[in-house]
Amino acid sequence: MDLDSITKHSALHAKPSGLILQYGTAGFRMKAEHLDHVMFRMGLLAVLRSKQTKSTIGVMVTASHNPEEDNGVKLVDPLGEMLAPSWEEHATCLANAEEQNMQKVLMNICEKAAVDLQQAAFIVIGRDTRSSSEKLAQSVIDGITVLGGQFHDYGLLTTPQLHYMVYCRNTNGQYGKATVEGYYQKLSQAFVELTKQAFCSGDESQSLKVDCANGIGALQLREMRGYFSQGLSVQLFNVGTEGKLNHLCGADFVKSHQKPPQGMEMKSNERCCSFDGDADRIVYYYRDADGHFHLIDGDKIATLISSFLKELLLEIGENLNLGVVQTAYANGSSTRYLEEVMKVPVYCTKTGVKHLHHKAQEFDIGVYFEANGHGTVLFSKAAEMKIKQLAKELEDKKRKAAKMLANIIDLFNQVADRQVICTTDAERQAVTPPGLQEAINDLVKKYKLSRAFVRPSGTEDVVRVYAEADSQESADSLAHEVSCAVYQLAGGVGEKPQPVSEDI
Ligand code: 16G
Ligand code: MG
Repeated sequence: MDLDSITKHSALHAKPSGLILQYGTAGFRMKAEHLDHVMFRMGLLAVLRSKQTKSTIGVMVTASHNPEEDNGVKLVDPLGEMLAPSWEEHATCLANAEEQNMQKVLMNICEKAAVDLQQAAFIVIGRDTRSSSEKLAQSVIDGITVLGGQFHDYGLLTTPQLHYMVYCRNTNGQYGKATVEGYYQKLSQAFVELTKQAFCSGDESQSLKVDCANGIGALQLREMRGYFSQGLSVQLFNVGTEGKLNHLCGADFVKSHQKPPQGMEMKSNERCCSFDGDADRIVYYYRDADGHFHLIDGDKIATLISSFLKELLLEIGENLNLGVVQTAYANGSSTRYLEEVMKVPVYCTKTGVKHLHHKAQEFDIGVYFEANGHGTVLFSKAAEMKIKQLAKELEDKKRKAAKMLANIIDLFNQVADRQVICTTDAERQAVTPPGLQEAINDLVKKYKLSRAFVRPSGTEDVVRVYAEADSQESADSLAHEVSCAVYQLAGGVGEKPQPVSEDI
């Protein structure tokens, strides 16, 4: 490690003094103008992680659903999963080191993590469409090259695509080809096969309107739709030529305002969906014949997928265990429906894909979704092998079900794994400040079918307040009262309160 060269280059990406950041739920995120030093340093860190794991590591430059002015960065571990927690700590230390301590902090990480500096390093980089992203990605590259790492810059990518590239490269292409074409081919082939198997004759030609949040999803989907042209006709909206990224559109807007995005005209019974800024979230929606808006958020997606999978499992007669993982944000009636009607075990984890993902790996088939639309289905290696075997062996109807499951496995872009308010019980209970949880409990008792909780955001400097109750009015009023309690006892911002939906 050429320490002098690191010091020299680091000075070109100097840290604003006094700025303290934390590697949060999904990496570092803040106003783009403050992130140059973080990018350079994450380039350095990615090289160390690559040397230590002897694998390709990914770096994604995006601030997802945040406003255009923000940006962020996260590292992707060898099997396409989120960075290991011990390395999140190294990332935080390195991002906050003062210039004069850079050498010491880097040496410290190498020692603690037993990094073999002789080992080669390879990094892949992707970025979203924010105007700041290109330059910030260049700072990541500066960090990589000063430590002698090799890299491939994919340029514009969605977050799921970058995860896919990392996984492909570390499994010698067995999962798929590490190119955007490889990604489109793998997913579209599974999709086209699955729709052929699932549709009855007469409804083969489906159409979908997609709100791309004025982000990267527009560019990639425009290319991808050519690959599944027979099965689906896709119309793109909010493609970034006029509107601002994530502004009045995108999955987060639709979910939190429970209304269609701007710039998309919806007729009755048309299928519509929205991505977020880096296209790793999706929510669906439609208007019924009376013009009422219906949202199919992550909770409902999880329920629909689970029932579909359960049917197929019954069909093939295999006793593979299926579990669903949610967060505290899951609407109470979706949890009840899954547990009581579908008899599927449901688990609750902290907010953030990494927590859900980890829990979902405990099942043969783990379905996980956040209400906001992040999620996927994970199949254990054993389950995947069993299903692919059955797809060859079984007869007729059973075989068809096994083949459908096999296509579902390929369709889900799955990857392997591994403050003032403090919370416990998957963030459903506040431990500090004293008295807050008691106050929330008392408020919740006043409303029917109600729940409420508060948690510190992992992506912004705010406290989030969640409330649900039997009607919108009650949910609004409960949210207001809980917010007042938070202001009195801790000092927050809220999200739109959710009525308990009856039609799940
Ligand atoms: C990040 C997380 C998302 C979570 C959100 C919560 C990933 C890829 N993204 O966007 O899962 O729902 O943070 O944000 O894990 P908050 O902590 O600000 O409420
Ligand atoms: Mg996102």
